[in-house]
Amino acid sequence: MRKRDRTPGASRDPRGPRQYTRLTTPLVRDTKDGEFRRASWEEALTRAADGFRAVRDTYGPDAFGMFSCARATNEMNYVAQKFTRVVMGTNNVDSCNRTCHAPSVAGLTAALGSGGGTSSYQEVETTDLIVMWGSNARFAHPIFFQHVLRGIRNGARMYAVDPRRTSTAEWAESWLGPNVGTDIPLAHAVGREIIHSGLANRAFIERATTGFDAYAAEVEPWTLSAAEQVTGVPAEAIRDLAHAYATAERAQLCWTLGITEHHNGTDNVRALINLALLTGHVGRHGSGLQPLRGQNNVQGGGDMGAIPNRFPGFQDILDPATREKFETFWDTTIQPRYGLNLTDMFEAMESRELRAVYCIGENPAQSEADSEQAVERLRRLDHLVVQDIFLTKTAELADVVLPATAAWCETDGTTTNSERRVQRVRKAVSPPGEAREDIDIICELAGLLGHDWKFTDAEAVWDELRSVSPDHFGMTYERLAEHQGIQWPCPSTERIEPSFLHGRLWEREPARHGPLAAFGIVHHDPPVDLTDEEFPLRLTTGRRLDSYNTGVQSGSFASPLRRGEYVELSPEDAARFDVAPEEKVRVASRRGEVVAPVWIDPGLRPGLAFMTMHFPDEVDTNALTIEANCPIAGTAEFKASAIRIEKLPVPAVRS
Ligand SMILES: Nc1nc2c(c(=O)[nH]1)N[C@H]1C(S)=C(S)[C@@H](COP(=O)(O)OP(=O)(O)OC[C@H]3O[C@@H](n4cnc5c(=O)[nH]c(N)nc54)[C@H](O)[C@@H]3O)O[C@H]1N2
Ligand SMILES: Nc1nc2c(c(=O)[nH]1)N[C@H]1C(S)=C(S)[C@@H](COP(=O)(O)OP(=O)(O)OC[C@H]3O[C@@H](n4cnc5c(=O)[nH]c(N)nc54)[C@H](O)[C@@H]3O)O[C@H]1N2
Ligand SMILES: [Mo]
Repeated sequence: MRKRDRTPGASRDPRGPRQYTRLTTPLVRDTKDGEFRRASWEEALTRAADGFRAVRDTYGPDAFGMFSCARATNEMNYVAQKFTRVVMGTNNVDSCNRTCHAPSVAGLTAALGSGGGTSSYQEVETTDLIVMWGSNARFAHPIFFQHVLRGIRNGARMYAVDPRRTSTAEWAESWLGPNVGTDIPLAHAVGREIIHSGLANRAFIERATTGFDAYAAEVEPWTLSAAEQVTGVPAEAIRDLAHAYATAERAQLCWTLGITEHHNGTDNVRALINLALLTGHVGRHGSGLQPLRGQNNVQGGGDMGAIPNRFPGFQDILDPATREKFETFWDTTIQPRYGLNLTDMFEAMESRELRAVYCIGENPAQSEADSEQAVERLRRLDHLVVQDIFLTKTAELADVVLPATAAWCETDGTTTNSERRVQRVRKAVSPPGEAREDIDIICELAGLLGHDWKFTDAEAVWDELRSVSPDHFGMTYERLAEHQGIQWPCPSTERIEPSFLHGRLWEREPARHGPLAAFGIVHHDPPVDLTDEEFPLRLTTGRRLDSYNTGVQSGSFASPLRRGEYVELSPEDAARFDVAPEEKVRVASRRGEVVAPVWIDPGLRPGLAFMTMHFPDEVDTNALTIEANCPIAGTAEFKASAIRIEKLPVPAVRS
């Protein structure tokens, strides 16, 4: 069952994207505008620690912020958040989870009491219906997609909901192509149709949920035809999805950034969760909700407390008993308020409330929306320390650069995937040059700032984490190896829990076992950056199979598949603007402009354009995107900007 993969440029000559080489020595800069010079570890660490101390002592703990690495291990993330809370005394710690699935965590927590995806990968193979909503898993989650394909082979039906007819949609029985930013009307129309057809699971709703009546009133105006008008999806296709989802014995609703990267991402997530509550497709084997996480350990980073509102084990900072437990355990005082998230931290750089950042394995100079503004803000910092495996654009702005090991092959530890499975990673090769392990570097800095932590190895960190996180208590390294990974929650060293969450909702009296599931009352709210005569095209941004995020890690290998950036247009728009394939055009938004060659994609509808974020050194797509963000989760609206394209002047021919 092979399908066509739309890899733009796959027949072109290779163009060389920027190549990154591994960092092998620490670098320091003597003046803000000066050049980097190589430094000894001792000098670089002293400079890094002195800068943090000076900012903390002059402006207070909250002038410091930590960006933690979603590619590094759980152990590293545990140590990074401990450094932030114990050494620097603030809860300002976050990671790239903010730019992708923070709305999923917020929405799932509000509705169900836990931010984790509810099912396991294996359940996708035995379910009856798979809905991929705003997710191009064929490109972005190829391992998960193998499970999807097995599910299809076993007889599952698949629906895809994406404005673009993606490579994922090519495998679906039905593709629904809504206008960007219209998922709430679409989901509400599905919900209304289920209710009006008598297909809602009344027994489940009554026993296990709250808020149904308000929900039914909220979706009532969204008739199939009202939704068709706003979303552009034919009424019949919406009806078909509603009936397929409600009548399936078991169903998996999977979503990713097409849902979350909006200024109302958390509301979008709630709209999808509502459908599972309406039909009882959660809390049972084979039925569940799966936000597919983007980075190898972005789930684990949050679980380890590298987020501003949770201690390790997703325990709430605001709960006094929990705070006391950690204060006693770490012998410290924890501020009784949430820290700044990544988005807040960038705003606090603008106002100079944030003065020092320790950035470990993140490249926000290129990954933040409205990148020019992000770079300006990073430049305002008194002290920026970047710890990475490559000299990124963010590292180029730093005062001190610390060369780290690559978590996935040069260190020991664990990572946690989207199905909450904690797995071991093992050191297989030695790091280049003088590069050192992330954990060791953080502990050295803690030592210079007066905190002598005696972690002999990654397992010692893990055992400390286990002792404070009930969800992880039962996962010793020995058991993790024995079971080839274990899903959380795992509170006992004797048992393995079921592969899915929220089984309580199917008990006779769910409220005795935990919170009831809450319908979310959310309204349609179109994208902030409106299209008009001046900016007539809707730009959505995302990924291709052959490259990774800001291109730092995928830029260094030669691949005939990876051709650089394009602005992808529908055949109709290419004709309307009189541009040809490969022609370089100017792409402008209300924030900035770039020049990129054209690629024509028949999977795009007129009015919709697509670019990736993979080649910012050649084409800085985030110069175009809008920084409008979700007030609950802080995630930016990467998926909806307004642009125009302009033909470039033809160069004068020299005689
Ligand atoms: N090859 C590769 N794999 C990756 C990555 C990579 O860079 N390259 N990055 C990783 C990371 S960090 C993440 S978070 C994941 C992301 O994984 P995905 O979320 O699957 O990837 P995206 O391409 O960003 O967005 C998914 C889809 O959302 C659609 N979309 C846009 N706007 C809307 C909308 O309004 N509604 C709906 N329903 N859909 C919309 C887009 O057309 C796109 O096809 O991928 C991970 N995996
Ligand atoms: N336009 C647009 N922009 C987007 C998105 C979009 O869809 N559209 N998506 C957003 C999303 S979902 C995400 S997750 C972000 C990603 O944004 P970032 O996380 O800022 O980007 P990456 O390129 O993944 O950067 C990862 C860095 O980690 C380093 N690294 C890797 N392993 C290790 C390690 O073990 N230790 C250390 N110390 N460093 C390591 C790499 O060298 C690299 O510099 O981008 C966001 N930006
Ligand atoms: Mo992501």
